[in-house]
Amino acid sequence: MAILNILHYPDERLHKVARPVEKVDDGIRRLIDDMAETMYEAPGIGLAATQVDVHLRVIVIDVSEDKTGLMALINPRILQADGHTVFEEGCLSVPGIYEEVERAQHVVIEALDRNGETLKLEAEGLLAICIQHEMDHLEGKVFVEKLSRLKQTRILSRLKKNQRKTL
Ligand code: GNR
Ligand code: NI
Repeated sequence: MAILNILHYPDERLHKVARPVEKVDDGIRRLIDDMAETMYEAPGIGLAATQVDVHLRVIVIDVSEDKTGLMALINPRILQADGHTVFEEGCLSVPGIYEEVERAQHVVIEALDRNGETLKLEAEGLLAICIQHEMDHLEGKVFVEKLSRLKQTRILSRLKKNQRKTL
């Protein structure tokens, strides 16, 4: 296994749209294992392949408290979304920034698992929020882009300031 490098906003590679996985093979399972290790090490509750500069539709999520709830979703599709919820989100690609984002409260999704089997999943709460956050990454979208222009400008200058500090 390996810890992968996580891209940081505003890296333009975070805006690439990921391609569907055609075959769930050992290469994809290796990617999932490396992404899971990278997510746990960060630490985070989710990671999209886009964030590690692999532009395939693969996400890993673990919203459990004891980190025993790893889920890998390949080619996820939202079948149903309803309700609204607002939650203060963060992102491993936007370190140190936390902002409220509105999302669907309840989603039903279909995806392939690490064995290439189709799975259907109904989610609400943090899991539903995290699934939507990760699926946005696969579309090349970062959560800050859902905020007002003013907030985006402030976030960009804050990130530049933080970057100067760590040089
Ligand atoms: O670790 C993460 N925490 C988080 C908190 C609220 C809403 C979404 C997330 S996902 C984030 C990890 C990440 O950046 N995934 O893309
Ligand atoms: Ni993120």
